[in-house]
Amino acid sequence: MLDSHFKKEEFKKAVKENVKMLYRKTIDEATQQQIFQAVSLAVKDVIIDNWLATQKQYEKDDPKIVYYLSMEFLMGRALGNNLINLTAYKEVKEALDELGFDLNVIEDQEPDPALGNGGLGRLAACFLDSLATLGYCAYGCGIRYHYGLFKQKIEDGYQIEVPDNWLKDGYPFELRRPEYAKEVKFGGYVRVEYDAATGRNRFIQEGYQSVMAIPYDMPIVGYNNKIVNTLRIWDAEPITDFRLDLFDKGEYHKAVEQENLAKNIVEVLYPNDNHYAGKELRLKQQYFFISASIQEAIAKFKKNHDDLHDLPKKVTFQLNDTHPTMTVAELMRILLDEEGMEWEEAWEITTHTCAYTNHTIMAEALEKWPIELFSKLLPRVYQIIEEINRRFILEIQNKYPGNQEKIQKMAIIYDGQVKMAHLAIAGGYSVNGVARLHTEILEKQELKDFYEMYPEKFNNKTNGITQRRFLMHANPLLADWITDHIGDGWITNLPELAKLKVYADDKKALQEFMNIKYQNKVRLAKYIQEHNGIEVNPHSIFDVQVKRLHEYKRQLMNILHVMYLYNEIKAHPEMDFYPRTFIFGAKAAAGYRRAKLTIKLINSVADVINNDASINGKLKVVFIENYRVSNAELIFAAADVSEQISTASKEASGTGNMKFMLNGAPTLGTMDGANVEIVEEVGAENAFIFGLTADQVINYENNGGYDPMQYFNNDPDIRNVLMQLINGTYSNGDFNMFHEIYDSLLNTNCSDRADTYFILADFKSYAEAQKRVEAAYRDSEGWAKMALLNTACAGKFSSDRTIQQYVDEIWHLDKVTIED
Ligand code: 8GP
Repeated sequence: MLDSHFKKEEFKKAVKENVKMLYRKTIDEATQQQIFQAVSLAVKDVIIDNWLATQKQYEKDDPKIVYYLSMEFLMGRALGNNLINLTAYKEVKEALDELGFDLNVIEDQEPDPALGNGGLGRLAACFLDSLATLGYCAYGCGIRYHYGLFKQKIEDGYQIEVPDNWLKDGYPFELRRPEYAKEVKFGGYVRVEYDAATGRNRFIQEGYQSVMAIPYDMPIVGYNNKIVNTLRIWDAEPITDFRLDLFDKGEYHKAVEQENLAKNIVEVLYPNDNHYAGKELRLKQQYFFISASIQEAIAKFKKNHDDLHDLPKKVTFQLNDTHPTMTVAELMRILLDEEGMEWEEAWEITTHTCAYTNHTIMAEALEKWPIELFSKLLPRVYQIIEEINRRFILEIQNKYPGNQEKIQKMAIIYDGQVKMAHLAIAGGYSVNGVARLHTEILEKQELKDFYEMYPEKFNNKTNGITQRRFLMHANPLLADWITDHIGDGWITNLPELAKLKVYADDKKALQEFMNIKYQNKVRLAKYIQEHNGIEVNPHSIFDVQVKRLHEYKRQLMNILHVMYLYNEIKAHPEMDFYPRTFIFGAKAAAGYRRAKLTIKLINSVADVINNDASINGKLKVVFIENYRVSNAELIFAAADVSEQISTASKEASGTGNMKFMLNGAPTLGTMDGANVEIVEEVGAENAFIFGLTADQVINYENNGGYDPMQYFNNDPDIRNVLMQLINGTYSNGDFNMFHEIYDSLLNTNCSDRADTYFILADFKSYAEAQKRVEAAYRDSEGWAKMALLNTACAGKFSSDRTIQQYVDEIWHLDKVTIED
């Protein structure tokens, strides 16, 4: 399946030519970064041919298009992934070897485009990969942040945020498309004018400021099918360059303001995961990319269709959480004000074109904009939302006459706030959660009233991940081994992994499988040695928790348990203890104090334990700095145990859990998010489940009765560990350093309920589950079987499956194949 474009000699020649053209250097004089640029350009050249062919095919077939609208696309590096999907990775590796370069080192030159925070952004990236691979016409629409998610440095155990200037060397896989620029307007006021010809009012925005939205396109290469879709990210530029004549007219301020607006709007990604900050600039970002994307989608539609009433047949806007919900109002604005439609027909079109995905039930993540802010920044859009709200309330009153409570709970505008989730539900035809349990909680709890009113809109789409990046690219040894045993069908049909089950009792196969795991552990150990200066034993159990740092994800419970184990080893030095390496990786939002303190705690515990010679290296703790897509790939491949220990009901789905499973690491987790479905696939005997259920947690939350103090009082192990937070054990005698964490678990000085995330309630069953892990690992053959079965049963969790369900049940897209 070699792509004919990758004739080795031609490729080598192209790389040499590119180095010469770009840098006026010969290949021996070029830096690794320059080689990266030259190689990427040669790869882009091949991609562009396919990109053009795809465009032609789409023009010919006129398939329905999905616009995946998202504030975040956590793409990760493109070079390696593009080579994989062009089925040219091995050839290019060889070609570079012959030129004297190592493809891995060249790949490391690429900045990790981090235009996203965590799960939601990475899911968007996996979806684009699957859409192109399955042959669906899709555009990702987002923002070209000049600074992506900050880089994390650890200094003295504390997180320091360093700006991520990912564009500084120029990014080779993007294409500026000024011909598709769109104007986006902010502020001013709305003038109403009676139009005698039509007998209707016209709404004209005046006195506004505006920016130009300039698209940059990135190619999304499908796997081995010649399809190349587009991720379109919008940059902002001032409408005109700085104009001196305005200065003369005394409008200097206005000119500067407009210029600043353009500069600020796309400057940086907000670093919050599962948390809403309510900043004006964020609202500007939202409207900016939505207005540009919707204008563009309508313009494209009108090029080859003449009746906008057909829009729902040809276009779907998928809203990735509520951040793009402005779509509903912006589409209405265009249909009403620019296309001259009546309200009812515009609403009919809009509500059959927009669809909404919910990614979290965390209350603090719900977007609610103050109406003063909203109406000032977006006066016309706000008017439209008011009218949507007015009509929606009538609908509620109609359905529930006299029920004032329903209106309070469901109105789009209430209590001085615009509730974006309510707008997304009222304005769209589909509402989905991202794992079965999550969708059930939405229906029964969080969005109960909406579910009761529109049950037909609700559906579940359990998340998935792309095996091309998270197995083929991340774990080439395992990928090749799998292909040797069951063929390569799994690359585009992951359920074929089930064929591996026949090897579950095959000693030789199990040994090979674990040997690959061992080699991946050696690879990660080397990375840790280089980056942390810590030596870890690749024969120890690699127990891994990597994800954003958030209280509900309970990294704190993990490190408290490590403290407990350390106490045990110290108290019983003769105890037979299987060596363990606890690996953490996590960024905390810059303003999230308690999360940052947890990072400090992990590093402080690591310091004490790693430097205690008396425990003979039985226990090691590693905090991997700057966790991101590129080092995630190394980490998943090397993990023995996958820590998925969120408080049940809080993690909507999780996707890291699926990446670990695919790479043969059993889940140590709660019955939360997609863990439930993972256990269903692999069997409870091949996972380590513990803790309160979602029902129990929700019951405590609704009815009270949880008392963490009881655990402190009755359990000496827990008490010991908690006392160590305030007696200086891990803080060089400083009693205060971790007092806040102690308080958060037991007390009272805090604004929220003590131990909000039920750490103490779950601690003992977590420790027991960890004991089961250790016992299971000692039986090396039993463990190998469990690990292999995790890989074999991961078929459901491909984003190819998720996307096919979106297509079948929500989007109804047409499949496209490229004709030669
Ligand atoms: C995440 C959920 O926390 C995670 O369980 C899920 O797997 C993932 O979305 C993909 O569905 N949610 C977010 O990342 C999130 O809400 N982020 C927004 C605030 C930026």
